[in-house]
Amino acid sequence: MTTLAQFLPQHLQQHNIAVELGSVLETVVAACTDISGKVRLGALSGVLGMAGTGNVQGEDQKKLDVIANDILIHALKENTQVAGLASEEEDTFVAAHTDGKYLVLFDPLDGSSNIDVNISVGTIFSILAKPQGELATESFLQKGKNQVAAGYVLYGPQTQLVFTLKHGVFVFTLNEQNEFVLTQENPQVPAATKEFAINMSNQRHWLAPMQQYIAELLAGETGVRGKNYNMRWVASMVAEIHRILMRGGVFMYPQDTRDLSKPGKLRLMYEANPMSLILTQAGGAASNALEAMLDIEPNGLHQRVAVVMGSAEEVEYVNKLHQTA
Ligand code: P6P
Repeated sequence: MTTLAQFLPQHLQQHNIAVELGSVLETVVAACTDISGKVRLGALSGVLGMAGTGNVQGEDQKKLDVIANDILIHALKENTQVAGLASEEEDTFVAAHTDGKYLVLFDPLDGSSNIDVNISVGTIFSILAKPQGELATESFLQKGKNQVAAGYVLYGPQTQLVFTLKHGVFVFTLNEQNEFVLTQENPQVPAATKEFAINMSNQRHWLAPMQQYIAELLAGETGVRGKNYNMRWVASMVAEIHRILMRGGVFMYPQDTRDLSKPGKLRLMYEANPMSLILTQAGGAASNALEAMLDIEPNGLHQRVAVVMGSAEEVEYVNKLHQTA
């Protein structure tokens, strides 16, 4: 079995990728290994429940949100290759090393509302090259296609690391010695699927094209799509995207009419963009229902976006319904 420590140097050399980027990835992975240990113990390590604080998103923070955020920030600030970082849990970016080459953006614990009921959660990360000039918020506001790396760690029945350095997608599983071991190379997202993931309780708030799309799926073989679909909703994006990477499907969090000033619930820079890079590297597709996710010009660190991602046939079908509406 190949460990990450064995795999990474070979992969960097094979694809002429900077060793400094490898170092930043290793720092993220080491921090996530630490987070995994805390998540796994739950109540036994006193990390469950509310932190009693809120974040820039207006969300109540779980203790583990804060713990995971602190672990990642501390680890990344120790790495001289990191010029700065941005976190879902931090109002503004955090400067690190002036001469650092990379920016790291992350959602330290996505799906944390599931923590106290023992449902899978995860860390999502995105790595960008730091542009020339003084570090500023604008340094982070780069299109998703500019990412140099993206990945997630899923704290589920297994703890699994999935990442891409834009030369394929790789899946590692954490072993008893707390080492990540390569367990799958280049998973491919099937182009077609019979499985969709959306929070149906919001149905009455969706815009017409999304209402039409989901109604067609629910009509199954009696409707225009001519096949029956199944539905999943874990309320943990990392778990949904990993399932889709493994067996196909389409994941959606659409804009709705409750607040049209908000394009969606999920965040572009550290949720939608990294997941979109992974899925497109694996033959899937990702959009905001109108344009390719990786082409969206960011205008804010915490900007939200509508999300449609997974099996290419379904993403393209949803895009067409929205583009012709
Ligand atoms: P809802 C978790 O809070 C999250 O950001 C994603 O991980 C997840 O897909 C979504 O929100 C769940 O949202 O409205 O179903 O609770």
